Amino acid sequence: MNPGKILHQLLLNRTSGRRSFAVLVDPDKTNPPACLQLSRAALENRVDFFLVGGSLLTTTFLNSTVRTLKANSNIPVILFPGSNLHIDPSADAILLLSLISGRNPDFLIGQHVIAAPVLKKSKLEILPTGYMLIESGKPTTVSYISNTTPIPYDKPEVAACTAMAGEMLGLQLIYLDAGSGAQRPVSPRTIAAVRKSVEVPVVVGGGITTPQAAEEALQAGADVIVIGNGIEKDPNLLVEVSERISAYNKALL
Ligand code: 1GP
Repeated sequence: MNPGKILHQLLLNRTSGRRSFAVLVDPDKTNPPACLQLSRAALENRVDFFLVGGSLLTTTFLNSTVRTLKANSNIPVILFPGSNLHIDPSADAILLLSLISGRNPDFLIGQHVIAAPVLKKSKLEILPTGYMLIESGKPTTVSYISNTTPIPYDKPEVAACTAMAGEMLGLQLIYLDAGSGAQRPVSPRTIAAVRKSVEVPVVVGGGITTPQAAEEALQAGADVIVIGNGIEKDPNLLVEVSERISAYNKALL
C-alpha cells in the first residue's frame, strides 16, 4: 500500500526531523462558532493537523465539527475514533487505532472488522496506528471505556517493546497517549525509549498543558504533539506551543 498524502508528509518529516503540531477537537465540547475561531487561530499559528474525536461521544456533532473545520481552513482533519461509530467520510483521514498496549481484542481488531467495509468505500486516508495508553496518575475515560490496563508510567522498556512489536506488525504510526485530561503527560523517558526503538513517526498526547511539557516531549523525540484540553482551557497555549515547535523546526535548517 503506497502511503497517502498525510502519511507521506509524516514520513518526510520523520526523515528531516521536522516536528508537527496537532490540535484535538472534541465534538462534544465545541460548536460551529468556536470551530471557526479555532480554525483561524490554527491557520495563523501553523497548526499541522486537526484530530477530531474522543473515546466517548455523547452528541451528534462529529459531522458538523469536521465540516466546519474543513470549510474554514485547509488544515487536514484526521478522525481520532473511539469506536466504529465515529467515522465521518467528509474528513481527510482516520487514525485506524489498534490498541496494542491493551489485551482487549475488540480494540485490537474487532471494531476494525466492523469498520472495514465502510472505510473501504470512503475516500478517507487510512493511517494504521499502534495506539498505546500510558498510565498517567488516575484512570482516564479511554482506559475505562476500552477496558484495558495502560502501560505503567515508569516502564519505558515495556513501552519500547510494545512499539517495536507494533512496527513489526506493519503499523505506520505509534501514538503514545496519557489519555485526555491526564494528570501527567507521557514521561520524556518513555518517549525517548520508544523513539529509539522504532523508525515510524511517534505521536504524543494527553495531559500536555504547558509549553514546557510540549518542549520536553519534543526534546525526547515526539514527532507530533497533540493537545486538546489544554487549548480548550487556555487558547493562548496554542500560540505558545506553536512558537516552540516553529523554533525547534527553524533550528534544523
Ligand atoms: C487525548 O492525546 C489526546 O487522547 C489529547 O489529550 O486533551 O489531555 O490534551 P489532552
